[in-house]
Amino acid sequence: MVSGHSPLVTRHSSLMPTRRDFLISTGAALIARRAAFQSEPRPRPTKSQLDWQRDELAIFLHFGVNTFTDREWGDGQEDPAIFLPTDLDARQWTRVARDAGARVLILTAKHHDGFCLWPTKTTSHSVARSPWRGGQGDVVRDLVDACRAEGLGVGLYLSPWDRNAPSYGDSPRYNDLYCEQLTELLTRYGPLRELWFDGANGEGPNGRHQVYDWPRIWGLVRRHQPDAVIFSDAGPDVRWIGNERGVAAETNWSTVDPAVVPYPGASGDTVMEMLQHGDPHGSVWRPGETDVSIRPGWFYHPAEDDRVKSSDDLVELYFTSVGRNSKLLLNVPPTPAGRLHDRDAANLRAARERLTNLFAGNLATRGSARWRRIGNHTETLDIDLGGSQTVAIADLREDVTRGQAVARYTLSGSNGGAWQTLARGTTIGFRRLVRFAPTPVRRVRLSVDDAVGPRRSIALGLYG
Ligand code: FUL
Repeated sequence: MVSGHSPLVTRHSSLMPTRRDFLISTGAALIARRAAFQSEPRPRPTKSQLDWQRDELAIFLHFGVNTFTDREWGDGQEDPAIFLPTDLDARQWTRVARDAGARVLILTAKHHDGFCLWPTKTTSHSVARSPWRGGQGDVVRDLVDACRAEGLGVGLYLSPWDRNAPSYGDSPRYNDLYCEQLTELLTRYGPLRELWFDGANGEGPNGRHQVYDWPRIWGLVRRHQPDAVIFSDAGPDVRWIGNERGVAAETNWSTVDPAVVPYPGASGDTVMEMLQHGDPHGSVWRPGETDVSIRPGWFYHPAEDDRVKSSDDLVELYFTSVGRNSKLLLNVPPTPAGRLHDRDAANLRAARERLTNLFAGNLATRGSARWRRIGNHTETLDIDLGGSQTVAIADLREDVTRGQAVARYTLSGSNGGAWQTLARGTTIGFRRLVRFAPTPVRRVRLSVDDAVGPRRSIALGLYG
């Protein structure tokens, strides 16, 4: 929802040599510094994971037979004939998304009811059996075409749980079917940005739980869409943030211990801890994605037209997700007409405007900045704003291309007299937005009080 942030104050940490430092070092010093670096290898993001996080906001589209039955979970017995959008317009979806500042749209190609929004060869429970466009329609195609036209990315949700497939619960047979459906999606529609694997897993008609073949499923994505990120509780690229309220934890590491969440849908307190907080010493990079709906439900229900989150709520969600080292996946469900509701669109636009205004004038660009190293994992950044300014928001960004490091920080300000604490926090990560009481200050100090491993650089923006 916000664009155009230019990091004002960046610097390479004295704790971590820059490439240039390496080049100008003498041979002996070079070897010593390299050894120090190698003794502390930190997981770091791939290009796809970095791009995913830079996007900040994606729009989730829950659409399917539930849109027409007014339910949240279909039972798989729905007649495909009920799927009949009267005015489906994927360009309207993408325009709303673009105006909201989103860069990707993710569609439920199949939800738990098993109804496929594309004409799959694997089942007759699909749009091909609906009267919509005489059985010739393909919602996935419409979305892909609209996204390409609008310069946006596409992601797809393919529910593993399928309440229609007779083979569900007969694990090897259903895994074959699921992989065939996934392969159709991975090979028919060009580049995809994200594949979304839900953790819900019910019983099949035989009363048995389905055991998914995740290595095979994820392997298909890697083979056909090597640049896409794979989302699930267990990643492998991006993880669920552990709740559907839109609130990432204050302490949020992008690294995890993968053994704690071995497969999507794993439950328990330690699993939830890992999803919400990550692990500073985790061995893999798996940042958290925060999914939440603009309405109480994931699918459209007319009775919820008065319960659409306001622009204030949406701005708040931005702060508690993007502003806490996460990415926001905001669900905006199409109506039975096949369009996003005007109220949802208006609130999104208003939120976007508020965010653009909030981050319009970076006060930290006007002064000078100086870093001082205090100890092994502690240092301070002092910024002189050149005159008294009222600040209320700090925008902190670690350069995470080589890993996330800051574990504790303090932000203080002085208006000529004593230093006063504005805020304290733990992790920073890709982006950390800190709000505090509006305070007139001339100087601002960011202290890194603790860090795990070497830090690269931190950008600090200040807003009124
Ligand atoms: C959940 C599903 O059961 C909901 O219907 C929704 O799709 C949400 C995003 O994930 O697990």
